[in-house]
Amino acid sequence: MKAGQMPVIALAGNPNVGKSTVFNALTGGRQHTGNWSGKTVAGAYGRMRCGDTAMTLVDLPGTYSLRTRSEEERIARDFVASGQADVTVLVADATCLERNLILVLQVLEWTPRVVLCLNLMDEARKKHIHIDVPALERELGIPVVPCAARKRRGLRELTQAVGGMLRDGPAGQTAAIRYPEEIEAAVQRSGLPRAEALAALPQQLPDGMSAGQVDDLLTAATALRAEEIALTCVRTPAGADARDRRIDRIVLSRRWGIPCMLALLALVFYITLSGANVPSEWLSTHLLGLTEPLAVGLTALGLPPALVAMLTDGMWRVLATVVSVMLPPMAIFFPLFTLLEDAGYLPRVAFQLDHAFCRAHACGKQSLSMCMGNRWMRTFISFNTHIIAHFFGIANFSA
Ligand SMILES: Nc1nc2c(ncn2[C@@H]2O[C@H](COP(=O)(O)OP(=O)(O)OP(=O)(O)O)[C@@H](O)[C@H]2O)c(=O)[nH]1
Ligand SMILES: [Mg+2]
Repeated sequence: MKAGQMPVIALAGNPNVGKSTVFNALTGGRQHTGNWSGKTVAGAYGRMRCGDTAMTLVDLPGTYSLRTRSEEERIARDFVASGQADVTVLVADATCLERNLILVLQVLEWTPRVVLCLNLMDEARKKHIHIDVPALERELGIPVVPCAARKRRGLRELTQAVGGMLRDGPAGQTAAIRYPEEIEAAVQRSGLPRAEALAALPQQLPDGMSAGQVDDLLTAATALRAEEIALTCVRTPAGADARDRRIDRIVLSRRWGIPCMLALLALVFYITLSGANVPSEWLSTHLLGLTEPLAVGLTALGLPPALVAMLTDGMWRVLATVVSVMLPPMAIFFPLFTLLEDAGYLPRVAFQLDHAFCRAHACGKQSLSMCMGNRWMRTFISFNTHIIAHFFGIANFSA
C-alpha cells in the first residue's frame, strides 16, 4: 500500500460460498447474491471500515482454481496475482472445506497476507461437521475466522482479523504445496519467484513433459495437500450428505432429471398463471374503478378537459393496467423461484442445462441469470407470462 492510499482488501473464493453476502454485509452494498454459482462476473468495489481505517473492498468472481479457464476466473486470478490487494480475504464453504482449500493453497503461493473466512458455519453445524479452527490456523499459517455471513455472525471478528493482517502482516510461515521433484527443479531453473515460475510452467515445459502432464501433476499435488489438511482439521460424520445424494440420484439422473425439471418448472408456471388471475382482476377492477372519481376530482380543481382526459384516460389507465397485469405474476413467480433456489434446485437446473447451453457457446448457469439476472428481465418474464396467459385463455384480465 502506498502512503496516503486507502488499503485494498480483495474477497476471493470458490463460486457460491457467500463472497457477495460478506461484501454486502461489510460495505452495505447491494451485490447480487443467490444460491447458484457465477453470479458475480466482474469485480465490484465498496467501502468498509476497521476502527478509524477506511478500506476499499473488492468482490471478485468465484473461481475454483488460479489455473483458470473462464473469463471471470481470469479476472479473479489476475487481481490476486497483480498484488493490488493489501489483504486477501478468502471466503470458504465450511461444509466442503477440502475443495475450498485448493484455492487457499494456490493463493498462498502468491501472497501470505491472507485471512480465511470460514463461511456457512451454520450449515456445517446442521450437518454435524466439526472444524478444528486452531488446528486449521496452525496448518495454514493464517488467521481463520468462522462466520455465518447471512446471519451476520463473525463479521466483526473478520474485520478485526483483516485489520490485524494489515497492521502486523503475516505471523509466520504459511502452508506450501509439495510438488514432485521435476516440477521443483523446473521452478528452480526458471529463476523466477515461485508463484510466477509455477504459473509460467505450461508455457515453459520441463523436458519431456506435455502441458497436460504438468497440469495433472500440479493439480494432484495441490489436491493431496488440501486432503492432508482437511484430514487433520475436519471431522465429517459418515453419511452427512446422504439425504442430498439420494435426492440427487433422482433429480440429476439421466432418465428422470430433465422430466423432473420440466415438471417442476411447468408447475411453477401454472401456479403463476392461474394464481395471478384473481388478484389481477381485483386490482384491475379497483384501480380502473378510480378513473371516474379521479376525473371528477381533477375537473373540480379547474383543470382543462383535455388535460383531465390525458391524466385519467391516458396516464392513470396505463399505470393501473400495467400494475394489475404485472404485479400479481411477479409476486407469485419470484417467491416460488426463491423457494427452488433455497432448496438448492436451481444450481442443479444449471448443471442439467449446461450441455445444451454449451452447444450454443454459453453455459448452463446463464439459464438462471436469464430468469433472475436483472430487473428488466423480471419485468420481461412477467409481461410474457401475462401474454401467454392471455393467449391460452388462462387469465381473465378485464383490462
Ligand atoms: N446458510 C447460509 N447461507 C449463506 C451464508 N452466506 C451466504 N449464504 C447464501 O449462499 C448463497 C450464495 O451467496 P453469494 O454471496 O451470492 O455467493 P458468491 O460467493 O458471491 O457467489 P458467486 O458470485 O456466484 O461466486 C446465497 O443464497 C446466500 O444467501 C451463510 O453464512 N449461511
Ligand atoms: Mg458473488
